[in-house]
Amino acid sequence: MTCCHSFPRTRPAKMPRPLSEAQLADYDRQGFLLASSLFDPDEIELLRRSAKEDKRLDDHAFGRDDGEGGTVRLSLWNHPGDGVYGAFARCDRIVERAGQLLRDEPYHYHSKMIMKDARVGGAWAWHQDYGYWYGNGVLTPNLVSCFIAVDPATKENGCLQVIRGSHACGRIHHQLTGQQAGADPERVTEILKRFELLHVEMSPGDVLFFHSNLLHRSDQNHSENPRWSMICCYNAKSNDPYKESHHPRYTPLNRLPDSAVREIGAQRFDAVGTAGSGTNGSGQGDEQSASMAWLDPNRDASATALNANSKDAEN
Ligand SMILES: O=C(O)CCC(=O)C(=O)O
Repeated sequence: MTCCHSFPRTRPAKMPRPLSEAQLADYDRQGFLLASSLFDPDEIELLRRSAKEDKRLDDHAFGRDDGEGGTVRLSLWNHPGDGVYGAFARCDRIVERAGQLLRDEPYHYHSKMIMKDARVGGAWAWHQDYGYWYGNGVLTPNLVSCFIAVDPATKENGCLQVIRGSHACGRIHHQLTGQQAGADPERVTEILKRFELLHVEMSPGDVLFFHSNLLHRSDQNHSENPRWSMICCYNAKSNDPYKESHHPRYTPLNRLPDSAVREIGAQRFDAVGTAGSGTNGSGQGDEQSASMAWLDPNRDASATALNANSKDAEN
């Protein structure tokens, strides 16, 4: 019998692998990995300022009832684009790690800005991201989300909470909670008896990588401080969805060197430090905006599909 594989396979030498075997093992055990200060203060300030001054984010923002009397506010786009958001989502620092965690070539599934505003920011119900994405024709949970802290995230302003190791529970039945997909509360209660709940407090520039089956939630923000974060989600090339949905099928990701974050960020603001044309929805901003493919909230069927036919077993 002839064998079609040749071993050992060698990986083309591209760049140092930033995550150690011990970190990969931690991720596999816990379902998440916190990379402190992955972005320097001046880099994250470029993202923070771009986002806070970006009228396009507001224009494309939509709310989802959190089922607790509040509303979460977010903007979501399918392609990373050539602007500051794209520089973060495409830079080696993030993409290389995502690839290591997926053990595959990552492609950009979408990014979003979670705009948890001071005093009014809504809560997120316990859920798994795969609970949202299962219905999109994604066959395995081999996706990773990279949560980039834009503002400080504290218990007071509704930092992310995770249940350590809960990704091992497999995909949990999801149902509509407000306008969000929430994991079966009975099961979550039982999981919380056996697994550890963690509040992930983060400083701007920290990044939490987490598995698509990791249970996570966050409280409403009753504090005086905003808690914005950008979440970049990647799917594995081999996990290319079998059907079309409101998020892309495999699309090669055009990676950028880490230096692009500062370079592209600098282009966005002019020499005297005022916002450039890209921030107000005109000029360059519009071109970037078009390439990003903002998600029309009416097309975001991830959660509402749960309501349409109650076929959670299929979602
Ligand atoms: O930002 C948060 O608190 C949670 C966001 C989240 O879980 C999501 O977008 O799926």
